[in-house]
Amino acid sequence: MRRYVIPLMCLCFVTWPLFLLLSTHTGSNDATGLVEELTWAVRLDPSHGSGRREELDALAEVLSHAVGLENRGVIGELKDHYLFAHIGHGQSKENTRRKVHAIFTQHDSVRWFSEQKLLKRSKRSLHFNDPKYPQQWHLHNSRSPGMDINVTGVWERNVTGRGVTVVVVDDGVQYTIQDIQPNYSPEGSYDLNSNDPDPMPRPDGYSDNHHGTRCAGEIAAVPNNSFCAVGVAYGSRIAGIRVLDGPLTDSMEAIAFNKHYQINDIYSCSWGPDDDGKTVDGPHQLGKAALQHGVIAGRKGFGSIFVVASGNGGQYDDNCNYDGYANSIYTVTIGAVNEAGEMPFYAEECASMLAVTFSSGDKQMRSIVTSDWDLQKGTGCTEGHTGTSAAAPIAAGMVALMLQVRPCLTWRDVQHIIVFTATKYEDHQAAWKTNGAGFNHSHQHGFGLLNAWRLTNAAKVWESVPYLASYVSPVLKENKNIPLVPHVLELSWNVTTADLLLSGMRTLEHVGVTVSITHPRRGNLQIQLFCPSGMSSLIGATRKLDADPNGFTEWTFSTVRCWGENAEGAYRILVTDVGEETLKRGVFQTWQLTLYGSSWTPEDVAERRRLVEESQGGQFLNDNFSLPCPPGLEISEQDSYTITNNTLRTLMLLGCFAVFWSLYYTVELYLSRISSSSDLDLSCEGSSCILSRRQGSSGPRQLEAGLETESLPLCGSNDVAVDYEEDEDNVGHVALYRHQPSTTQFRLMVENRPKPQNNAIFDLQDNEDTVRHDTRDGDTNLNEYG
Ligand SMILES: *[C@@H]1O[C@H](CO)[C@@H](O)[C@H](O)[C@H]1NC(C)=O
Ligand SMILES: *[C@@H]1O[C@H](CO)[C@@H](O)[C@H](O)[C@H]1NC(C)=O
Ligand SMILES: *[C@@H]1O[C@H](CO)[C@@H](O)[C@H](O)[C@H]1NC(C)=O
Ligand SMILES: *[C@@H]1O[C@H](CO)[C@@H](O)[C@H](O)[C@H]1NC(C)=O
Ligand SMILES: *[C@@H]1O[C@H](CO)[C@@H](O)[C@H](O)[C@H]1NC(C)=O
Ligand SMILES: *[C@@H]1O[C@H](CO)[C@@H](O)[C@H](O)[C@H]1NC(C)=O
Ligand SMILES: *[C@@H]1O[C@H](CO)[C@@H](O)[C@H](O)[C@H]1NC(C)=O
Ligand SMILES: [Ca+2]
Ligand SMILES: [Ca+2]
Ligand SMILES: [Ca+2]
Ligand SMILES: [Ca+2]
Repeated sequence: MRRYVIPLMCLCFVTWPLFLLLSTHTGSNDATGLVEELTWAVRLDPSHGSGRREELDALAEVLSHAVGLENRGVIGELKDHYLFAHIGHGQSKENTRRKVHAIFTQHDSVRWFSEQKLLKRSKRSLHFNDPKYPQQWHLHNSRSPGMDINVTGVWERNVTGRGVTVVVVDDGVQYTIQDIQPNYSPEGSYDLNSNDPDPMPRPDGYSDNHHGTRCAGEIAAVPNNSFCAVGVAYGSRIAGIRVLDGPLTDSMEAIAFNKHYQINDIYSCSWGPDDDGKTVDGPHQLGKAALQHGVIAGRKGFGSIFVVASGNGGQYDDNCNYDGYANSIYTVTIGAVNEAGEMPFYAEECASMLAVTFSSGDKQMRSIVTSDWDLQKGTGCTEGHTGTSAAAPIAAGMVALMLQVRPCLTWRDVQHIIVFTATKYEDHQAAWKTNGAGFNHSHQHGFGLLNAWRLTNAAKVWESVPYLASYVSPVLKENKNIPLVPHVLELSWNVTTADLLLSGMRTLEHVGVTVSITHPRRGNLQIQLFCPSGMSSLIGATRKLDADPNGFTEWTFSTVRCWGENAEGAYRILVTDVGEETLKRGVFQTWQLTLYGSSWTPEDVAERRRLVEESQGGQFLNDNFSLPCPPGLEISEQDSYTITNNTLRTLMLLGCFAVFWSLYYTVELYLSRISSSSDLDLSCEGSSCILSRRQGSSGPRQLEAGLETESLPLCGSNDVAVDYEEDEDNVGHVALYRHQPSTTQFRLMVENRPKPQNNAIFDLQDNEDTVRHDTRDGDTNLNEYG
C-alpha cells in the first residue's frame, strides 16, 4: 500500500485545476492559490541501532513528531527513505521549512532530506509529423514487437536528453540540415582535420563523408519538423568533432577524446582499428591517457562517457578483445543486433562487450533510418545507415536520456546501470551464461539489449557506486610452452583477502589480463579466463586470418563477465594452440592480472538489483522525486591540448611529494638522534631540495627546527625536476584518479604502447563492407611528454 503513496499524490496534482476551482478562498499566499502540501523525502542512516526495519520505522516516527510532520512511511521500495508530510495548520510554511531544516541537518541519523517538489504532468501521446518516423523501427517496432529500444514511454515523461550534450567524433557533422541545426552545439564542436571550430564535412570523391551526420541524426534529429526522422535523445544538444577525414595521429585522437569535455558529456565513437581479422591494436599512449583523463576530469569530474562500437569484422572472424577501444575499461562497448535480435554477419564477439542495440542485418532486414547530409548525393535523410556504426549512437542517445534524469551519474554508474538493466533474450547464436552475481552475459550480446525505459528508470534512483578500487598482481613470469589442443597450459593466481584489504575491493567490475606471448601464428592461440566463481571468458579467441608471427607484447584483454562477483579467490587462465604440429610451439612468457571493482559486497549488489527492478514501474520517473546530486567540480576548459602538461604536472607533484616525504622521514630520524647543538634548514633551490645543517645554536632551537620541518612549504612544481624513464615500448604516466567528486585516489599506472596500425571506420553500405582506412602515424612523438 505504501508503495503507491507518491503516484497517488501525483494523481491529485494532475487534477489540480479542478481542485483550484473548489478552493479559491483558501487565502494561501501561494501564487497559484493552491494549497500545496509540504512533503519531505528523508533518508535515514540504515546502520541506526541494529539496522532492523522496525527500528528505522520507530526512528522515523520519532523524528516526524519532533518536527511536527506526519510520517507517511517508506517511499516505495526505497528502504531507509521515508516520506514526511506537513499537516499542521498553525505554522506557516516558512516556519515549518526552517524547523525541518534545523532539526534534520543536525540529526545524526538523517543521511539527507529534500523537500519534494510537485510535478505538473499532462500525459500526451506522441504524434510526430516527420515523414520517416513511421519507418524508424528501432524506436517503435510494430512488425517485431519488443525489438526496439522502448523509448516512447520515456519521451512521454518528458525525458528527451535535455541539458545533455553528445558529441559525434567522426568525419564531420553537417549541422546546417533541418534535423540537426536546432540542436547543434557549436561550443562542443571542433575540426581537427583542418584545425578550425567548424566541423562541416568535406564533400569527397565517393560521397562518403556522410557518416558523422548520420550518427548525429540518430542521436538528436529534431522531431515534429515535418522533415525526415526523430533522434533517440531529441532534446539533447549535438556537437561534432571532425577527425576521421584525413590522417589520424595519436595526439589528434587524444585531443578529440578530451575536446570541450566540460561541454560534451558523451562521446560517440563509431570507429576503431582495422576489422580485418588480423589486427591487434587500440589507442596508443596519448589516446589512452586522454580516455583516462576524460573519466577523471571530464563532465565536472563525473567522467566523460565514451561509447564505442564493437566493430564490423564479423565476417573476418574478428573479435573485439583485439580492439583496445572495446577492451578499455573507460569505454561503453556496444555491439549490434538486427531487427530480429540476431547477430548480423558483421558483428564481432568479445568478453568486454557490455550490451547490444539495433542496427542493420542482411538484405531482408531493415536498416536504420536517420538524417543524412545533403551534399553530393545526399538528401538530408537516409534509410540505409548500417553496421555497429549505427548501434553506438543509439546507445549514446540512451545514455543522454539517463544523464538528463540524473546528471551526476559517474562514468562507472553508467556502465553499472547498463549491466543491471540490459535484457537477456533467446537467440540461437547467443550462448548465455549466468555469472556468480546472477547477471547473464553472452560474448555475442554482452548483458543483452539496451532498453531506454529500464535505463532511465534505474538511473533515476541510482546512487553512485563507491569509488573505484583496483588490484594489480605482480608480473607473473611463466616462460612455458603452449601445448597443442586438446592439451592446455593452465596458470593460476590466488587473490587473497589480504591482497584486497588495501583497496577495500569486495566485488568485481572489469577484469584485465595483460599477456606477453611469442607464437609463430598468433591467430592459433586460444585464451580463456576463469574468475573465482568459475565464470569463464573467452578473452583470446582464435582468428583464422591472423598469421602474425610476433605473438602478443603486453596486450591487455578485458572481460566484463565477472561483474558483481566476489573478487577474492583463484583466477585461472587456460591457453592452448589450435594450430598444426609443424609450427614451432609458442611460449607463454608473462602475465599480469588487474582487477577493478568496488567495496560493494555481493549483498550490496543484490540489493541494488532489487532496487533497480522495483524502480521499473515508472513511479520515480513520473514523479518529481529526485535524489540529491553533488554539484561536481569546476574544471576549467583549456583550449590547448593539456594532457601532456597535466601528466607532467601530476608527475612533478608526486615527485615533489616523494622528495618531501623522504625528507620528512630523514629529518624525523635525524631529529630523534641528533644532539641538542644542531639546527636544520630545509630549502628548495633550483631543481632540488637541499637539506643543510646549521651549527652553533642550541637548546630551544631544537624545538623550532622540529616545527620548521612540519610547516615546510611544498616545493613549487616548477622547482622540482622529476626524472622519468621512457623507453621504446613502455611509456609510463601517472594519473590522478578521481571517480567521485568526493573521493580522491592516487594510483600509478604504467601503460604500454601497442604497435602502430591502421584505422578504419565502421560503415557498411548495402550490406557490403566498404571499410575505409585512415592512416594514422604510429610514430608518436614521445617528446610531447617532456
Ligand atoms: C520538478 O523538478 C524540476 C527540477 O528538478 C523543476 O525545475 C520543476 O519546477 C519541478 N516541477 C514542479 C511542478 O515543481
Ligand atoms: C506535432 O505537431 C503537430 C502539429 O503539426 C501537433 O498537433 C502535435 O501535437 C505535435 N506532436 C508533438 C509530439 O509535439
Ligand atoms: C517499455 O516501456 C513501457 C512504458 O512506456 C513499460 O511499461 C514496459 O514495461 C517497457 N517494456 C520493457 C520490456 O521494458
Ligand atoms: C517538459 O520540460 C520542459 C522543460 O523543462 C518544460 O518546458 C515542459 O513544460 C515540460 N513538458 C511537460 C509536459 O511536462
Ligand atoms: C539469467 O538467466 C536465468 C536463466 O534464464 C534467469 O532465470 C535469470 O532471471 C536471468 N537473470 C537476469 C538478471 O536476467
Ligand atoms: C591457490 O590456492 C590453492 C588452494 O587454495 C592452492 O592449491 C594453489 O596452489 C594456489 N595457487 C597459487 C598460484 O598460489
Ligand atoms: C604546456 O604548458 C606550457 C606553458 O606552461 C605551454 O607553453 C605549452 O604549449 C604547453 N604544452 C602543450 C603540449 O600544451
Ligand atoms: Ca572545418
Ligand atoms: Ca525531423
Ligand atoms: Ca574489430
Ligand atoms: Ca569497454
